[in-house]
Amino acid sequence: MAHVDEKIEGMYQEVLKRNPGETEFHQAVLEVLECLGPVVVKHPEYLERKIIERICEPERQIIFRVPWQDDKGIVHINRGFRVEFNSSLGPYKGGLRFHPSVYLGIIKFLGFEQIFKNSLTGLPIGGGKGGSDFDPKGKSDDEVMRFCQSFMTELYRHLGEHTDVPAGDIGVGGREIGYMFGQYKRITNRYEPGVLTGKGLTWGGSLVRTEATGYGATFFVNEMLKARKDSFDGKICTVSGSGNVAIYTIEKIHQLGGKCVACSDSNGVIYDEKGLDLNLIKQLKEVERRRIEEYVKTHKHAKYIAKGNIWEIPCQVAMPSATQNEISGKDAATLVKNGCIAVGEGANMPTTPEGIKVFLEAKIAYGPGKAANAGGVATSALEMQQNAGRDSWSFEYTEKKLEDIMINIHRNCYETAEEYGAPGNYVLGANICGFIKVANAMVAHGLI
Ligand code: NDP
Ligand code: 2IT
Repeated sequence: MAHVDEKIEGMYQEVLKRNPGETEFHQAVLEVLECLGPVVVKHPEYLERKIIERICEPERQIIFRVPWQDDKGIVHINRGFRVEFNSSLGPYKGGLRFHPSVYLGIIKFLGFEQIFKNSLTGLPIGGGKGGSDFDPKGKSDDEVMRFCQSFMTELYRHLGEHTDVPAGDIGVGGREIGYMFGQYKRITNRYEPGVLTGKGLTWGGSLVRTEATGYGATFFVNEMLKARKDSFDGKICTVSGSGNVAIYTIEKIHQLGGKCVACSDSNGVIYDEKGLDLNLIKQLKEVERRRIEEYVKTHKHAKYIAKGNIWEIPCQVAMPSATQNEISGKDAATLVKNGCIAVGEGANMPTTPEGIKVFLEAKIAYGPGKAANAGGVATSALEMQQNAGRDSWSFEYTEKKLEDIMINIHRNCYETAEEYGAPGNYVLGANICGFIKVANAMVAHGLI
């Protein structure tokens, strides 16, 4: 993936021109387009039908005002987004992110990646993403509820189990999905569980959805290790973040015999040489909604490194699970130098282009987000299946399905990379494999 093929270069320039200032979107598009040179040679119909130009242009983009009142009665205005990117494989599907850094460029990069990720799952879901620049940090439950109700009061008209089905992402978990589901039900007078995923277990949610992204990413790394005749057994691991994805990544790493020694949040890093105490992390983050810094209050042997860089801690397996561009070229070089042999991305686009280059050149096992973290949305699609059949499956059955899906994604990426002459390059494998399925469906549907 050195450069964009000359047949495609003009399309990338057009994306830059039509979407000024949206740097994360440009980055996500470039990574995919760099892989497509050999694909359009095999499939000239994609050029004729302008599939790449069409795939880079969202089908629909919705931007709306979200007014709400805090506990003191003060009025606040946030901006809401939903980018319905591509519906060739199914209804738009993808999470909602509530974070102050959210703007159109972030939602478009996430929506674009989601198209290919969802295609890789093998399940019938199109790609979309949404969110708001609302910051849930430090807000009361009531404030979060009022915000979610206002957000859904506009968004509901665009949703539906056959149209667009949001879920969680950064800043959106079970609590927020609950408030949004309640408001959707109230406005529409329909108990329509299939309209959101990540729901509570007593009102239409699926077992394993909470765990799915972290478990899935760890299954994916396990497959990459197996392909190299290796395993998690005894491996020292680090996982950035301490949210939903990080927590269940750590859990599965421990179940598979690895030892996770560090996690983080946007303020600092926890290093626990003995292996992280996950029960404490769950209590702090899921129950009490506190900062990870408090880990060392009860675990005096562990270290809290304020403003620390988790990638400087030596590990054999690194699983970035916080946010985009959290691994720079320098961080990647440090990881490789310290003996890291595998990287599995729980987060979306956590590695910068310079970092990806370092991992690929070092030929370590590098699983890009759109493949490695697809277990979350795949289990969302399993939740939709259960909702459609008014059914609910056991934990064991659902987890087995998730594991099989991740094994399949790994195999497809691995084989596609070999087919296109780049064995071991999961970036190329994921981008090409994810793209071809969407492209073929778009050709079949005609010019729409
Ligand atoms: P959470 O909100 O549960 O946790 C996010 C974690 O990442 C927190 O520890 C947070 O720290 C940290 N973080 C977020 N933004 C930043 C930032 N700008 N700088 C430093 N740290 C940051 O979110 P999730 O665990 O759900 O999501 C984590 C990643 O996984 C995201 O990239 C998301 O897109 C991706 N993902 C999530 C899926 C899901 O099912 N939830 C599915 C697939 C991918 P702090 O509290 O200090 O902000
Ligand atoms: O990035 C992602 O895949 C998600 N945030 C999950 C999307 C979903 O619909 O479950």
